[in-house]
Amino acid sequence: VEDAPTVEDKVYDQAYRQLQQLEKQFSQLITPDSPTQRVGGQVLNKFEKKRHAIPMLSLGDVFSKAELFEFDQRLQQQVQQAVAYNCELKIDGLAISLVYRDGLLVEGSTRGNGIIGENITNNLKTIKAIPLRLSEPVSVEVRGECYMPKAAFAKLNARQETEGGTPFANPRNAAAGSLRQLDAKVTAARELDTFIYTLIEPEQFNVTTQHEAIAFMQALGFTTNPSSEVAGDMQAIDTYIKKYTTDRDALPYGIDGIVLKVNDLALQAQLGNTVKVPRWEIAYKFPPEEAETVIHDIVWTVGRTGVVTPTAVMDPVQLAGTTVARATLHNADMIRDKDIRIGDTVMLHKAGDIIPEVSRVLVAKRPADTPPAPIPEVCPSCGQKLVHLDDEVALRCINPMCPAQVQEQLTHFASRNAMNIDGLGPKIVAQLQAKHLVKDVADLYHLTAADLAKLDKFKEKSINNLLSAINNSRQNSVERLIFGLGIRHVGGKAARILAEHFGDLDHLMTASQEAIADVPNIGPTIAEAIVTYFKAATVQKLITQLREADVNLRYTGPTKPVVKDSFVAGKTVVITGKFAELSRPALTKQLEGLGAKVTGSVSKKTDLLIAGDAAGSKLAKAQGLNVPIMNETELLANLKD
Ligand code: 1X8
Repeated sequence: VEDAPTVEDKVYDQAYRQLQQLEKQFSQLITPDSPTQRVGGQVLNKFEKKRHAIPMLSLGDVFSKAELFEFDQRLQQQVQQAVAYNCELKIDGLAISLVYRDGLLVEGSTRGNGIIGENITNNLKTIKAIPLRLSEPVSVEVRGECYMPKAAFAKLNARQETEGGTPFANPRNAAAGSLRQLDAKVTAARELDTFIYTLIEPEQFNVTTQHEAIAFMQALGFTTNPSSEVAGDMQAIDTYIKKYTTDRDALPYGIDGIVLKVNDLALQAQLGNTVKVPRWEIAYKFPPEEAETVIHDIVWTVGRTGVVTPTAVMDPVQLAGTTVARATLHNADMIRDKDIRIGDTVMLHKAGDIIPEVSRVLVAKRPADTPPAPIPEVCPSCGQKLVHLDDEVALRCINPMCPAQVQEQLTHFASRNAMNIDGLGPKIVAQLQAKHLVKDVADLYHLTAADLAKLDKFKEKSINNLLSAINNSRQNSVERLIFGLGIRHVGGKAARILAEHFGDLDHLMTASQEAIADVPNIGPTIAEAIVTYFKAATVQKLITQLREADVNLRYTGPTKPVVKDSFVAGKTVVITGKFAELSRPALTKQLEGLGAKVTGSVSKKTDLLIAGDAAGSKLAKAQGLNVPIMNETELLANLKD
């Protein structure tokens, strides 16, 4: 119950087996609360009905702090005094009721419709958190939540998958499915757990608050949730809500909100119930992590590299705290795999808690005769036939003149980390294109004041600002141009390394693929992309035009002093193992300062392995490749030199 065993599992198992032996020999001594009685022998045909002596009501709920505030105001109005609440977690499971007579568990049931539930005593007995005998011989009914811990859920679904069963959608469904087993042995294998939070007829036990009731039930032997706290005002409630809104992911079980109960049981009795819910408690539900909506349209947009991406346009819905009306569908394969159609009702979630995504289609809600979503065969911008490059799933427009691509390229070219042309955003670019003033980045350098005067709201000041921003960009060091060209795989960092290494664009354009791949921190993928890019006649023409427009093609940034005379200068070095005197990051930095290229894995290209204590596979590999090896003592001596 408390997850704090007093003996080793081995000791317990041995005692359990001894008990089984004894019970076999002396069956008249088997007690109803014997631990061997948790898994009942017989398989049921169906569950018996159970009428609840006191109805199991449901719980009113609110979805905002404002509604919670109103709830509190209403209660204070009714009882004409300030109200303290016991704050509890709302467990994502199933409500259960447990009845004890003279301290022994006699019946356990589901909520059912609140009046009549099902007798699932055999199944509930298998749950170790449910005591078969209480610490006092009292007759009592308690209620609480039965749930499946996150870890047990993950394990169960992994097993379902390897055994070919259908995985459960969530821990709640898994708990429900596990409790509704006619064979208690199946339930016993499911690792269910419980939190008990309601004491029926507390007046029998001199308990006067909900908070005390929980402590009392815990003393009887029930598992109660440790997070319950009394809050005297809305501010304390708000603090509680904030705490568990952030901490919920770290809990080993799922919660979907906070339950607030008037703490004083006499006040609870005074407030009473409506037909459906108690007036003295309310659930504050967390913003939904999943939401249902309808897809009205699927639009396809062309990116800078020509990739054509579908986006679903939907009825706006609240999802994990924001309003969502669009969701990326990634590519045509995803639309086909999930069979997403225009007009479909879908469930949304947020991938990585940020990007809205379609989880699944609710096929039952699909209108009859809904056709599959059309997949475009031609570019939505230029109308040219779309293709799949290599084995890519993405659809691409390979027309270099495609207006949508050119707009993205121009915007990227002008962006802060590229040519940094302030004021040249997507809207201005679109106008320049529409008025046929630019068709590629080289045209930017021929724009005149008369050209810019044709743009919406462009007056003398804005014209001069943009012209001077364009003019200033001519002086950029060439890494900005290399990045701004938008070569595949070449980001800002690679552009800088290449610019510094080759010194100017001409040397980069004429370098072999091998020479590029040999540059420290530049890999074969980047090298291939660069060679392919500069081979194109259109690209060579573009570079000529940029040169003729006086755009600087040389590296003019700072250069690192090259160390030529050190024990690692120009060498490719790998570091492995533990060092007594040096931290790995500090050592890496020091070696790089001495002209080394420090890499992560040993290969034929490695010139030196520096091996500390407890070096493993890298040391073995270096020995196999006859790579020179240096230990920490030798290293320190060399560093001193
Ligand atoms: C449902 C739940 C309650 C509590 C926790 N989790 C739930 N799912 C609680 O009181 N701590 S109360 C409740 C109900 O009354 N339907």
